[in-house]
Amino acid sequence: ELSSNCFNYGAYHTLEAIHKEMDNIVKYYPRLVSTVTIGHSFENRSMYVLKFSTGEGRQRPALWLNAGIHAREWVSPATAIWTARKIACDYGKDAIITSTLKKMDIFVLPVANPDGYVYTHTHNRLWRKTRSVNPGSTCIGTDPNRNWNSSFGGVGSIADPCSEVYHGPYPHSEVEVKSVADFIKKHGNFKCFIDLHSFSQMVLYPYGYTATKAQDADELDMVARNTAKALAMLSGTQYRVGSIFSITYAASGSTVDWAYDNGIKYAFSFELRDTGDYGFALPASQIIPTAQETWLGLKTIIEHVRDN
Ligand code: ING
Ligand code: ZN
Repeated sequence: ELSSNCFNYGAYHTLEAIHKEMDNIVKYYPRLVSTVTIGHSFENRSMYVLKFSTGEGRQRPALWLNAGIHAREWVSPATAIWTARKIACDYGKDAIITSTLKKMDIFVLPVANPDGYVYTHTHNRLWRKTRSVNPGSTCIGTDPNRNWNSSFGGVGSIADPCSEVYHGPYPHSEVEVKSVADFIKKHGNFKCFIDLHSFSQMVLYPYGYTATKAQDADELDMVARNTAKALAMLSGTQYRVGSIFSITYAASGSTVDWAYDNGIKYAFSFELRDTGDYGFALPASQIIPTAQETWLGLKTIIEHVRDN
């Protein structure tokens, strides 16, 4: 394989190593993949995205794969970078991926919270939030999955900067969130947004801010069920399926609720392995098994989006 190199997909990596591997993927698949810097973090690190596209010019319908928005959920970036290489390798070989990329672009952001991710390597393995300074408080950071402009500040988010689910001072106050939101709004043709978290083994869809069913809940539920079924095919890993509010807890200002309320119907959030035995400290030996089974789930969503 042309793409063979030193990067070990079965290990956890620093931000720098992940960004280098993104460059490496581009180097081996330059006709399919390019990088886009959509902005910079609070501490000035790149918001570094891989773009998969076989077309020129106009804004094709597109799919966004988001990972690492919560710093400590290490299997999420690891799965995203594995998935990026898988897409590159499978183009021209796998029928679903090839036909999808004939009409759609795919964007992958492996580390959506780069400052937090670095902090989990250098200071505190269990850090969740961004690393922005809160004026008037000694506590650092905002929960980037409560900072979006969708029922901002509502149930399941907290106004205290010291809380792990602090929503921040105003919607999109976190430059990491604003970078993604602005890019997606400006692009204007995203059909699907998938946000990877860990842990709990769930496929979730909107809403998190209300018990009221989303208008497309029946369709999203069917797609999510098929996704969980496909994922389980590889080695029997069981995922639960439902709306965020109904199977986890109330959460306002979340990424996928914002995506859904901004016209991106296919908005899903995964909670990857495991169900709590290791939790955030999932052993590296489970990265590739997690990524491989997740890929079967992702392909189910991608195929549905392609055809709808
Ligand atoms: N869980 C998510 C959290 O932000 C979630 C659950 C997912 C809420 C999608 C809203 C939307 O609390 C983890 N593990 O972060
Ligand atoms: Zn999370």
